[in-house]
Amino acid sequence: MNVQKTPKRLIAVSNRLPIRIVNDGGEKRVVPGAGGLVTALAPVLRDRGGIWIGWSGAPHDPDLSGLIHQASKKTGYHLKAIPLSEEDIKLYYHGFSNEIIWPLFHDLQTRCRFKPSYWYQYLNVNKKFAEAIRQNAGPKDYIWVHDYHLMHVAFLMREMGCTQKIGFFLHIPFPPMDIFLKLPWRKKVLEALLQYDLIGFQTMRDKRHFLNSLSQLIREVKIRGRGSISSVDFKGRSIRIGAFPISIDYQSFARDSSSKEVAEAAWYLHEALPERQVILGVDRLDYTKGIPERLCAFKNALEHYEELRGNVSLVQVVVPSREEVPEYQELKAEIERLVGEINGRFTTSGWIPIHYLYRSLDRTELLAYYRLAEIALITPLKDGMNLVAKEYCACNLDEKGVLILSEFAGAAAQLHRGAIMVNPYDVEGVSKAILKAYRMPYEERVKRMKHLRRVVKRKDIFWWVNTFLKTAFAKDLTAFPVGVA
Ligand code: ADQ
Repeated sequence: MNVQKTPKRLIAVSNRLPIRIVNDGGEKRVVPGAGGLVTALAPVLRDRGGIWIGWSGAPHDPDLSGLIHQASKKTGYHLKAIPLSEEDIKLYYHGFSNEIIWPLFHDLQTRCRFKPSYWYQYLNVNKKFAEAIRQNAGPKDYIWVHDYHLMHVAFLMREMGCTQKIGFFLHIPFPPMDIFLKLPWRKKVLEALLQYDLIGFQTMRDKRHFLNSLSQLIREVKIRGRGSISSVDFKGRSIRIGAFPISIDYQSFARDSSSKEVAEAAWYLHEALPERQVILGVDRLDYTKGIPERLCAFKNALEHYEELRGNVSLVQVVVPSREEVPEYQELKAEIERLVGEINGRFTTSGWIPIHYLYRSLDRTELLAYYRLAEIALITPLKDGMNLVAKEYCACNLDEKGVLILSEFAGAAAQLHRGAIMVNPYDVEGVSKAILKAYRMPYEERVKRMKHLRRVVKRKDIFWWVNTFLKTAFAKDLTAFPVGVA
């Protein structure tokens, strides 16, 4: 599918560059990254000779900058690395981004550490990004900034006199007003966001939360429109605010999962779990994903519904993430303790209730698990979107998989009619949902999955990029129907 031709060159900006640094026998190499955002933005960037600006993921190293520059030849667009010091990484990235905004925006304010030093370094690093954009962008370029690490970039660019159009997309949820009000720098963050020209959220709920905080904290704003795109007047500027649910490259997931390689891998993996329904959980190691709560619900299901014992296996894949942070180490230990306890209690000869994988899977293996699983159990406590839910549907070629989905995933807004919806905190409710999925008749499974796949296919990642850019460039908003998202 074609992506929107922007009338201008695109500058994409995110905390991390879309690259991976690999260590080949002591020698570093830079390889282009994968993932939905890169797939969708790369054609737009190549088409117009764009730039992607971001951090490499490692402390500043001049050799690495050279390698990243060379990697531009492979990506077809320029990569510009922002050098970050150890101090920047500690205070801006681990501190402000991951110990304040990440937990707060996922409604987990008790996990926040509101340290002023984090805030000041966040401003310093955002200034580094703003300065790099100022130096690299032309006056007619369109700048698209991504995510919660970089909320101040437009504000700092305006202070430098930049007048380009700048868009922002928040990949994580925006919290309800009562929670957002806890942020010591709440007004400054909102005023900074209003220096963007378009602000995109994952769902209408996030957009509504943002507008509520705005009208509470900044009295002089005037909000117009209540559909999926609204506009806000503030100090002589007009800012567009929209809901744009991010998605996946549906066709590539559907195509690749139909390959012989994936089919064979799925067959071999299912052979190891014969005659049983496989329940799949796939998550990054993160406390927002609700993994311990899910394991408790699975335990409850085994305790209460005897027919599940010996007949279902939970395959829980956890992708290592933020491993150096003590909270994440504790979470890993908690998950492993629960897996051990449940397996120790219920395993019989020939049946292990939970298969636990703590590693990143290659694409073939991931797709094979999506294909073979009769049930997907996706129960984040809160999630911006959750792409795993959409990937599972795209790969479900025989259309008999059942999706159990948390009400608090952004994906719920689009998938609630085909999925079994659950409150991830309700152990008994999730346990009943597992039984319902296990017993669901074939006809109902197919009807639900067909619907889910249609929804994901219709609004894929290319639809998302196109809709965002169209909204950024549309002369007036009357062209947008209320239900765009
Ligand atoms: P994440 O929190 O990382 O993203 P998610 O949307 O589920 O969460 O995306 C995870 C990605 O990692 C998926 O594309 C998946 O295929 C991949 N992945 C998962 N397990 C894997 C494994 N074992 N091996 C290899 N790859 C694996 C943030 C927000 C989300 C939002 C996205 C996009 O937190 O809410 O949906 O950005 O905006």
